Amino acid sequence: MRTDTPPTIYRKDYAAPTYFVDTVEMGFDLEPELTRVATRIVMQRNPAAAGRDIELYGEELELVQLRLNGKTLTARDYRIQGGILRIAGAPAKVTLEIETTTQPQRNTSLMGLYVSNGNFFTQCEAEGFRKITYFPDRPDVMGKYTVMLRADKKLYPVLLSNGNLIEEGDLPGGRHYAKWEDPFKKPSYLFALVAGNLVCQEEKYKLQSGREVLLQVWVEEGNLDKTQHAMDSLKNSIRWDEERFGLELDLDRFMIVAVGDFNMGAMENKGLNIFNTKFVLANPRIATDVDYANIEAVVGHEYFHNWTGNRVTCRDWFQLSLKEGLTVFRDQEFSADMIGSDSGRAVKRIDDVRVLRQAQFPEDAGPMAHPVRPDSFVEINNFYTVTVYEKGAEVVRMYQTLLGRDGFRKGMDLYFQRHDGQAVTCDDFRAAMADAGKRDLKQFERWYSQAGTPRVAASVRYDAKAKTLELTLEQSCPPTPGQKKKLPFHIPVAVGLLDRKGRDLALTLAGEKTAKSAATTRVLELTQAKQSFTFTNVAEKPVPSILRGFSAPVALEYDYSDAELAFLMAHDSDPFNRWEAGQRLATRRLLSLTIAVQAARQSGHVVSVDSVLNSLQHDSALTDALRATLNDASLDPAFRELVLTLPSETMIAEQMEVIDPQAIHAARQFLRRTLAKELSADLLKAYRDNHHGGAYSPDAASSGKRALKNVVLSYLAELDDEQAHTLAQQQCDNANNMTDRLAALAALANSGATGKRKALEDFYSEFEQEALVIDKWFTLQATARTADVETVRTLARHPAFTLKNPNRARSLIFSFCNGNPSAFHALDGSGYAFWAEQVIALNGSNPQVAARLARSLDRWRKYSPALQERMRNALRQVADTPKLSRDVAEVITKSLADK
Ligand code: B3K
Ligand code: ZN
Repeated sequence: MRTDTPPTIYRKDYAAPTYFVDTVEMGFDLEPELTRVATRIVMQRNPAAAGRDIELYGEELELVQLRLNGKTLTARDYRIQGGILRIAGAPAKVTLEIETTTQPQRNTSLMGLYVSNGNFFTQCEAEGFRKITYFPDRPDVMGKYTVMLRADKKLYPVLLSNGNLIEEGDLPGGRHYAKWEDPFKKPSYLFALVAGNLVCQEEKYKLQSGREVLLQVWVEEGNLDKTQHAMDSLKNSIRWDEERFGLELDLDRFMIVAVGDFNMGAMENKGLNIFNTKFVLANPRIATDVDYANIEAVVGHEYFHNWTGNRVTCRDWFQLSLKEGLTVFRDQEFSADMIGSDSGRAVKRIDDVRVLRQAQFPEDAGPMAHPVRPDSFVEINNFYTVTVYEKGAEVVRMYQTLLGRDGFRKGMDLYFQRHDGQAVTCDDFRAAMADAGKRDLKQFERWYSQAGTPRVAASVRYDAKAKTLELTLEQSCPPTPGQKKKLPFHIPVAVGLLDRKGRDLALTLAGEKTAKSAATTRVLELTQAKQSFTFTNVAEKPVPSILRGFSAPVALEYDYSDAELAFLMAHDSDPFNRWEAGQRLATRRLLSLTIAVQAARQSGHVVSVDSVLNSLQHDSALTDALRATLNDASLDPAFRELVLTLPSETMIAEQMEVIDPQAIHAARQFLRRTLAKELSADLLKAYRDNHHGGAYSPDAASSGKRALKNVVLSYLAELDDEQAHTLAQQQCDNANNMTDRLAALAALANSGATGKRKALEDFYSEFEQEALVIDKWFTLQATARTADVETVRTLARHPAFTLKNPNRARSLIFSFCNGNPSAFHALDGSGYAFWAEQVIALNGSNPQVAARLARSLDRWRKYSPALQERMRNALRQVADTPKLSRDVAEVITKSLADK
């Protein structure tokens, strides 16, 4: 293990900045090899700060000159240590002039100023600005920026930065300049510049107030036919924030720029959002329905940050969820409102909960578990997590559940009234909600400070004589690193009761007047470790529907019988729980099949695992329920698709004491095949009913039909017979959109069809020029059922593969390590050896992306001793690598730490 362990930063050590910034003027002379940056900062001492030194952060910079109030400082006047430049004894009012140089072309970390396909881009959140100049690079230091960009006019005809363009013109030597001014104070992490050969789609847009704004989507020349959906999504976002939250765009100009090399999805820089191409570019030929939906969500997300993040920002990075949890909640609501219908909203809700359970629940149960507002970190980039984002969004959603939609809006209004222009904390947000709603939300704070997924165990007691139903809820939360004991959470539990016919009962709680009883869903507030609620006037023993709409991010335990689950699947008026019942039923079946596979393996049978499974007693509850859903034309196709999709292998793994990836895989495949056989006639009919050749539209209704049709196709492909091959081949040949094309190609790739190789080759040559489609091509093969480590190693040698581009790295390496568990966890450890090689390679070029991949092994303790041993070796191999980045070191150290 390396010895120079990087320091841990603690939330409790927060200290206010010693100096505040008023104005920042910057001049850039952009050259890929060496860019010169001149910065003038006007600062004032913070009278309340304990320390007096000026503190400026800087990384990988060449300091050319430093002047304080006109006087050049020499090395004796300041000291640089651990990335901080300190100047002691400076006066209260200071003008600093700093000249630095950086090397954008060599910057492979994609943080700070870098070059992608010949153009300049920046990424400053969280701490990238310090790679551009020395600066008090922390979110609670906000200043007004003026930025002058100078560059070669031919190579970089477009020069963009935050705010408004106030001047442009030519310079000698074929160069030109543009001067930008951002009218709003901002923290340095929201700074951005773009310079390059780009073109834009632009539109004037009228706000509700009547003011006109200019909207632009900037892309490389060949991509102008792929910007319309992003533009539409931007306009919808602007309108939605006006309508739902009364928030108006505060700038005259709003720009989105797409870049092919980007570490994450997108970035909300003030007025100049920079996006991964994946979340901008779309047309029916290259983008799937899921891409269309993601683009809408991410465009919305970044736009909504303009208020939740930019106008009101974070005091320190521990408060990240203040802006991220809230903004994810806002983008989820936006997407739901764009679909409009109740069933559409439910589909969106189910999708979001699936992400939470698939990714966040495991994080909460592993060595990287942390509260929504972490107490410490080594590298902040490692804390842009599903906990901070998705669980954070659930926490915000619970305010809305507790206060109601209007109450939540009042809380938001108060939050902006109090904090516009400030850098604040999660406590400030909670206080605004509590004060506006006149509610005591003290205990609610534990959602921010305690990690781990709470369990809620429910039980009921029906008293036929008294006609009461007593519902008892008991909560607990497993220990997480650094937090052994947990205190009870404040949990909103939405509950309904179904009568024998499946109708909702009107609910009255003991002590209430019956008049109030119209509601059929009640939100119970569980605040103690154990609490009982008594419903009165319950004429017959009902079936409870608990945690409707997934009203809190908890794991609910209730001992449903198979019959009750099938009943809820058929009748629950709450679509979320209707879907949930099916998932519970399927999980139960999958777990017993997994155990059967393990038993068959252990008994050393010569017969195949399949024949053992086939001989198991048949259980038709699930098949019958799925058939009923599949054929129920009153249900949205999108909803039916969700019901038909079995819990993922990762989801099943989470339910097991010791994860057995191969047994899970065999069980799930067996169940899919069995269902395909039993339902083949119904599936074929559903395929035909939902297969339409008409013009492509990404709207929710059309994409829902495609989703259902394609999940049906994937089931039929399990049969691996001629009919399935023909169906897939025909769809592959005739598809007029990427959704159908890709689904058909996947069906072929997972089958024994003769046309499979050719289909993959044709696809490649057709889309060779479309990077985002080639990413899909890699992913499809990395996650194919037949793929193993060797397949992936071969693909990694393909001329189109490179680790340097994050999207490409994710498309092959991440997809394999995270999306193909049975192959990745090959018993010989070959998957882990491959993983270690890739983490080490990425560590050298892009630590942030490397650290993400490093997380693929963080749950190693959940596996069998033999696999654990191999994983530990791979982890140690990475740990022993010289020059390990802070990012990777933190993940590996925490993974290996004693429990
Ligand atoms: N705020 C950025 C994330 C920046 C991540 C830096 N490692 C994107 C977003 O959440 O909108
Ligand atoms: Zn965000």
